[in-house]
Amino acid sequence: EEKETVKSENKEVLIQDARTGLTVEALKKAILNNLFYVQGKYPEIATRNDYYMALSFAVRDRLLQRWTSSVKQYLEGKNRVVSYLSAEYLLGPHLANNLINLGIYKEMEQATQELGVNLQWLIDKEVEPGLGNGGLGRLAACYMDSLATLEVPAIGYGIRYQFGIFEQDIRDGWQVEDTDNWLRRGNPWEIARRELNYEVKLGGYVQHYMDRDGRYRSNWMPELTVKGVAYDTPILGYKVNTCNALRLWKSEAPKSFDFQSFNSGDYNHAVNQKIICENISKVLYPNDETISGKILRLQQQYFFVSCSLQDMIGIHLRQGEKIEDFNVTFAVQLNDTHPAIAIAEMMRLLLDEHDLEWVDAWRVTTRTFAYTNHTLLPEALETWDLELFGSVLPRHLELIYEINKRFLDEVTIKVYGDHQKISSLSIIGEGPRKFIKMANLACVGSFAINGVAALHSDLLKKTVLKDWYAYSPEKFSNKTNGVTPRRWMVLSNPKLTALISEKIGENWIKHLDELKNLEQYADDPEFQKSWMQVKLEMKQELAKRILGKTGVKVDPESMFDIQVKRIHEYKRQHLNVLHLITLYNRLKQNPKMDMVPRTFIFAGKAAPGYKMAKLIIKLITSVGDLVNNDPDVNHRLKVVFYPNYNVTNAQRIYPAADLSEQISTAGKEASGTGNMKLSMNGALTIGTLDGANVEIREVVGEENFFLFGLTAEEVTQKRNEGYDPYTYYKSNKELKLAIDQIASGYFSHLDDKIFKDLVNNLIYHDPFLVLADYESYVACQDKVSEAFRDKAAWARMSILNTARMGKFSSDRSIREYCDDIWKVKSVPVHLNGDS
Ligand code: GPK
Repeated sequence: EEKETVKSENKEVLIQDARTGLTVEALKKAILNNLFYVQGKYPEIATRNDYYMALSFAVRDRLLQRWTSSVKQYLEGKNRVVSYLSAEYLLGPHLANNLINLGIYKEMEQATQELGVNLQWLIDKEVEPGLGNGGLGRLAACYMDSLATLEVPAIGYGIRYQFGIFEQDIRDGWQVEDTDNWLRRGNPWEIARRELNYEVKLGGYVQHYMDRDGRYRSNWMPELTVKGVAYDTPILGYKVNTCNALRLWKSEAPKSFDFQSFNSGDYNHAVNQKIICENISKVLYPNDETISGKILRLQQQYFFVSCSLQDMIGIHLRQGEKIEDFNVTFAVQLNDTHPAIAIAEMMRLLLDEHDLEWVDAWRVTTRTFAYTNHTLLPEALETWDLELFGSVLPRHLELIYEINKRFLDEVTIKVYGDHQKISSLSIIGEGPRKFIKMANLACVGSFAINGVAALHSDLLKKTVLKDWYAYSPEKFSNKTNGVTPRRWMVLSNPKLTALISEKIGENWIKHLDELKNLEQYADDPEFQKSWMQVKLEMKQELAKRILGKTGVKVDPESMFDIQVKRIHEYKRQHLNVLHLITLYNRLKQNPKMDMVPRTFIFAGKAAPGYKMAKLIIKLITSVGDLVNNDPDVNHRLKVVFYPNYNVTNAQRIYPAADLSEQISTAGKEASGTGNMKLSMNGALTIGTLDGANVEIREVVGEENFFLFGLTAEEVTQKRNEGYDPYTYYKSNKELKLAIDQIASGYFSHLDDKIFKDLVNNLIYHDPFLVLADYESYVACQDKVSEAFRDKAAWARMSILNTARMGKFSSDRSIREYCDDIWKVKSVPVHLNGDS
């Protein structure tokens, strides 16, 4: 009954102006209307959340008009659709972003003002959907924005986690985690599509039999069946009518199941099974770039992939197309290996459910998928214990064996006798226990493989995917990451946006290359003054928030030295701390010294099980406690750990940055995207030749970038020579002092045990060459400080950074994916009812 549609005499739905109008009057009406009819409140008794909801529904109505128009256009046109599969979407708050993309921010500001409420106050009420860990999830969100802005038909598929990334609190200097109950007050941005649901099997075994036509068949008898229900969030492009869907799956118990168990009288069993089903989409795994190998995580991956592929096949077949032409309708991008099980699931659906022969199914599959790799850390490449895998996905294990067998037969012929190569290309890893290599499954089943920055793509070919590159070089390409200027400039930095637009118009928001027109003002003293005034105001705002959140008073005139990102040893927050301690010691030893005042700002979450990362947070807060309370230094040095780094907080931090810390060990950061956001907002970068830093330096000019450290090649060489951190520790006085202080408990009330693991790791192992880069880093930081003294020169460099960042718009990235990989074109959307 749910699938029935309403047939109406009136084909054209009457669209009320109060639901779609963009004028101040229409918006006011809409807000009051929603307050009354949706929230059941009148203005005098409405709460802040009531207003937030009413406003959001008013905005959503306007999105839905564009959404239905987009769907209509897509279905009529038979256009190839991009399907982005990602286990994470780190969207950030919707309301303000949608106001900007609708082009009604000013109008809404006035409408709310006339109703006696403050727009920013309502915007700040939104709890952001933190359905991702860090860079990878945020990239997916930027790409959804750019796909819609470029008017590309696209669907984003993922998981509707009931609990997103944990909330971070700092207690006694340590990270403590709290659950992220983001749906608590309701989510006005999603639409539950109860009628859109699919069954997903899990566990059990496979029966084999011959059917009446003599065809060999498989019948998967699952232990459990779960149901995935679609929840859609409209994603509107910037000042276009294109509104794409982000379709997230929620897991539930299927009706049939309730029936069976409840009727058989085993109530407890039935309730337990229901809980097991609902658990699948319950919580986001908080590990970033680490594998945990947990059954539930594999179930999550398979769950959302299966729902998504069933959904796509449904869409394809409903258009009257043949299953063999699936790849004409959809181009499916795998965001890392998390959805790579899609390769096997596609084969299962084509073979077992749609009766294709193997070669035909494999042809369709390998013309459908493309795979993006996001990491060079070998320990981050996903594998599954084969037995565990088989216990969850018995049919897929068979299929993977068959895929592997056919593939290795082909390999054996090509690489004759090279066993090393054969085993490296095999999807199945041998050892004390066999395991499934998801990157290999992704590579064998995809027609395109890409890295996320030039250096990363190059290193992929030389390291983790070397044998794949040798085997199929034609599959490889680079797609340097980008970020959306709508959220990361227009929304987060409205003052800078206004200043830029005053000079060069507003075109840059959609064509970021036009920022280069700012270059002509880089030496203009008036413009420099306005530019630095905006920066100062943003620093003042952040200073207020810092005081409120941490109790630390910081000087907005000091240099804001900012490192915000997940805490990871390869990102080397501890290298930053060593510099900080060095400055502290210099000041203590020479209190009269003329030093450029700095505020060190850190933010970022540590994976709850990652001991060393949590210890690094404790180190930062411990050094901060001492420095911030020492009157000898605290008017020139301050240390802040800004808690609970997320999209909302990132938007407030980037505009206030003078210096952007991008100091990962060369060859370890695939791209980085915070580096782009900071530079766009006028921060200068101190960084290694790693990830996209290389390309940022290329475009902004080496004279506007503070470079230090070993290159990726030198890092490898150093390791091969037998790197000994202890010699660096012994031979550099300032370094030794800093490390000895940490070890002796100088920053921890004389507790000499607490940082022991960290210190020993650094002086005896130092896998990320912190000590090797220390001297070069500190020397470079000295240059940064000198440069900061010359305000005009700094302003010039800052302006040039922003002016030259055009390349790093996610619009550019998405255009490259569209042209080179997906082969899709823009499809402009006309509003329904417009004639
Ligand atoms: C890479 F492998 C992973 C991962 O599991 N999570 C994640 O956020 C990041 N990433 C890289 O570390 C960044 O360098 C990169 O910019 C980002 O993915 C997007 O490509």
